[in-house]
This record gives sequence, structure tokens and C-alpha cells, in this order.
Amino acid sequence: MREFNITMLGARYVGKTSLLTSMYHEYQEEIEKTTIKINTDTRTASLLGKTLADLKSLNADSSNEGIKPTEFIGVDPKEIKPFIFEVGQKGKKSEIKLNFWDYPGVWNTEDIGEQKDKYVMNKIKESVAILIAIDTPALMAAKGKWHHKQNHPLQIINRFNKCYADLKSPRLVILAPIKCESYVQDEKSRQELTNKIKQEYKVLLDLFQSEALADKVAVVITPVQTVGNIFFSYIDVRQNTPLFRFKKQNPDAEYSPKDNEQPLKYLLRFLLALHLNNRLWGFFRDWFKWDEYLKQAIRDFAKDCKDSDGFEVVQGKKLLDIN
Ligand SMILES: Nc1nc2c(ncn2[C@@H]2O[C@H](COP(=O)(O)OP(=O)(O)OP(=O)(O)O)[C@@H](O)[C@H]2O)c(=O)[nH]1
Ligand SMILES: [Mg+2]
Repeated sequence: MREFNITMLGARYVGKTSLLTSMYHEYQEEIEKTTIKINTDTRTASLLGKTLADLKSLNADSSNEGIKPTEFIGVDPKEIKPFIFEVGQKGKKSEIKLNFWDYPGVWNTEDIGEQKDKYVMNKIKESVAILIAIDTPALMAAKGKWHHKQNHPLQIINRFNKCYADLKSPRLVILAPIKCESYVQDEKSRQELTNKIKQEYKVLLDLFQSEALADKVAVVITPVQTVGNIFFSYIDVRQNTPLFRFKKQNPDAEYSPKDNEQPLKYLLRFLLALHLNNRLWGFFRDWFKWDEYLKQAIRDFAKDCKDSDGFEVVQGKKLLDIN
């Protein structure tokens, strides 16, 4: 089985684990419509199941602490295991193994020692795709006053500066603004969100557009509504620390995540495009062999990758071409 690594990049508490959870959950909702299957191992199913229960019970009560952040104190990088999604054609053995690395976000942004720093750098270098989770209320509310404090964009950009030097093979970078329910309900808000991302991550996008990287890096923006039923309301600032408060638009509104399957669709689309264009690109000698049915199944699943209404392929359309 061919394995691929994917790194969940983002600061502490922005919602990386929630994104993975909702991604898997939404795929399951769509399962009847597709001819591919995505399985998890027992450990992944159990951990994601727990987070899903927490997400479902999130409510507007400010005393509700929601789900616990991923443990980081004293965790040895060697103990971190990936969340595993196995992809294949329904009724057949899985052919692709996706390892999602979701280590504590604080490792991405703080100085936590050489060992963890090296670990993060290696994960980014080894990963065919990176999902950058962005806390949308922090980016947008109060004119983005808390963006740096919550999302630490400079540290994230710095990681790419170091890890993407001399890239040998194509990569996919997904910018995923999450908790974005309040910012995607109409076209004007969606446009403001896209503009703000491009403005705040300009240095990063410029790096990807540089001569050395432009034909190797595909970049997409996929705004996801991780829970769907809870909307950002206001910021409660205590001792210069913002607490983002959310409310339900309707007290009975249930967990209804939207568009969380999109990052997964883009990821599979990218892998299929790499496979199809392998000879053209000549990046990989030892490439994988997928049978025609699996290719068709992935093509069907990935064909409705959204590219409007807040979704955008910022660069690298060729790297996502599956026709
Ligand atoms: N309102 C709201 N809260 C959310 C949403 N997604 C996550 N949260 C809350 O945000 C907090 C952080 O979510 P996580 O998914 O644990 O964040 P993380 O990026 O994995 O954090 P670390 O593991 O510490 O790096 C939790 O308390 C969640 O309950 C969302 O869509 N809406
Ligand atoms: Mg986490």
C-alpha cells in the first residue's frame, strides 16, 4: 500500500483536531454518493469518535470548555502516532494510506526545544500535503487584532521558508480557515475572508509563487464550517487574552459541519493528478500503480472540488488536473 504523509499545521487551539474529525465525519455522510471507501484504523476511529462527541455537544454556553487541547507537556515526539485514513475502491483492499500528523500545535509556533523543532521540520518536509488551519474569528474579528496572538502566522511562514528550500517533488498546501460560519454566509463576507487571507499570508503566497516553487506547489483556500451550528459572537478580553465567544443562531440547531470533506477531495485530487502526470513531471521514479477503477473512483469523488463561493485554487491548477 502506498503511503503519504500529511501535516496538520497551525497554532495551538485553532482547531486542527476538530477539522480532521469533521473531515472524516463529512466523508462518512457522503459515502453513499461515492465509489471509494475511506477506512480508519481502530485507534483513529476511537480518537476521532471522542472528538466528534465533544464537537456535537459544543454549545454556546461560555462555561463549556469544549474539547481538550492535544496534550503537549512531556509528550515525546516518538510517541505521536498519525491518524490513518486508508483509501480504496469499495469492496476491495485499500491501496492508499494517508497518515495525518496532528501533533500539538504549540510545537509549530513556540520554542520547545531542538528535538521537537526537528520533528516538526521533518514532518513538513516529508509531507506531500500540508493543511494550515486558521482560526477565522481571530483573523477577521476586531480588524484582525488577535490574529498574530492566535494563529502565529509568522512562525508558520518561517517553517515553509526553511522546509520548502530546494523542493524536489510537488506539494499541496491547503489554507483552511475554520470556525468560519459567521464569515461565509454571503458573497461579500466570503470575498472579505479571501482577501484577508491573501493579505495576511502574502509573504507565504509570494514564496510559493517564487520561480523555484511556482510549478511545484499547488495552493488552495478551503473555508470549512467545522460545526455549522455555532457562530462567532464577540470577544471577551481578560488580562489581554481574548476569549472568543460563540452562539447558536437557533437553540435547537444541531451539529451540521459543512465543506469539511473539501480538503480531503483536494488532497485525493492532487494525488491522482500526480499519478496521472507522473511521466510528464518526472518527479518520482518509483511511483505507485493504481488500478483503473480506483482512479475512476477518486476522479468521481474529487470532481466536485469547489472553486468558488470562498473556495479558490490560488496557484498550481496544472498540479490538480485530473482530466
Ligand atoms: N465554536 C467553535 N469551536 C470550535 C470549533 N472547532 C473547534 N472548536 C473549539 O476550539 C478548541 C480547539 O480545538 P482543537 O481542534 O482541539 O484545536 P487544535 O488545533 O487541535 O489544538 P491543539 O491540539 O492544542 O494544537 C476546542 O475547545 C474546540 O471545542 C468550531 O468550529 N466552532
Ligand atoms: Mg489538537
